[in-house]
Amino acid sequence: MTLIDGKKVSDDIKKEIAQEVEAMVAGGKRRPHLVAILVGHDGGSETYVANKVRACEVCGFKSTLIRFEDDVTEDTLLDTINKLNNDADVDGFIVQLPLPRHINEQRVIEAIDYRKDVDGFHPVNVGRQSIGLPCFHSATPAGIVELLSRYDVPVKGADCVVLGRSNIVGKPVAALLMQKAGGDATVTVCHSSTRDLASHTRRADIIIAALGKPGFVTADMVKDGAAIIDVGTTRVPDASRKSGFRLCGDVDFENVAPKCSYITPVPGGVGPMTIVSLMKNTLLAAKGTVYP
Ligand code: L34
Repeated sequence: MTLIDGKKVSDDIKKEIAQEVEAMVAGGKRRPHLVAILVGHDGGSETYVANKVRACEVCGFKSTLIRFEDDVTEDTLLDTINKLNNDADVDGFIVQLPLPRHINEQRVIEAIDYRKDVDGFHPVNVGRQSIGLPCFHSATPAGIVELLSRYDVPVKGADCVVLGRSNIVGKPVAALLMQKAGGDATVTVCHSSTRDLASHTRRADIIIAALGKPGFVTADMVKDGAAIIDVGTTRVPDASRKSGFRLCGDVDFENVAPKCSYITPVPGGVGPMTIVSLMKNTLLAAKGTVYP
């Protein structure tokens, strides 16, 4: 069994990006600039955005964090997005999800200029990704494909089962993996209405678990020698930890790992790759590679 080290791969890629940025700066260009909008104080979002800001420092990017309280109005948020769309100093920006319930998430996403949508959540980028055109690829799916490729996990023609059909992971990762350039796999997407879900996972060469249910994938659901990508990061209360919680993946790691060819841990697997994919998109935005 090979443990896929997302932390190490992401650190390697950040170093590659930092070198490229220093060469850009030496050539007279300004540093790539990423802006993150964070609404409220959700513990997970706070951590993820802090990790993004830190990654910007490591990559040599400029970053700006814009914070709003939970009661921010949708209009204020849309005004801010409009300003960022028109700010030539900003290469790309993200609005960290989830947003409070009084805000229409889709309206917010669609307000972002797709040429600055380094999350790849705008329907233009989602659509272009789904038909294999140049675009900003959504970060978690791109990170997963990169991990599979760097570890030489056989993907071409593999039976790949995606658990979960969210807009930010399940749907886009399925779209990528089924494409020739994204992996060339045979992809099945399972969700809450899937009949006999285990019959699908038991045939899978690769399982991508992205449902947000701690420990959902158990050993009896996994074929010997399968590769497992665990996207879940649920905070489960744990009084023995100083933080009061521990991070749980969607996979019962302890019992599943011995059966696998490859498996990603939580933390240290997909999470850091999500962040580094955002850095890659921001660099592409600054260079004008995707939308010249
Ligand atoms: N707009 N909203 C927007 N873009 C995104 O790309 C995200 N996502 C998801 C939630 N909302 C978003 C993230 O940033 C999930 N996500 C994310 C990012 C980073 C990590 C996990 C999820 C991460 O760094 N995980 C670490 C552990 C962090 C911890 O200690 O809690 C890991 O090693 O898995």
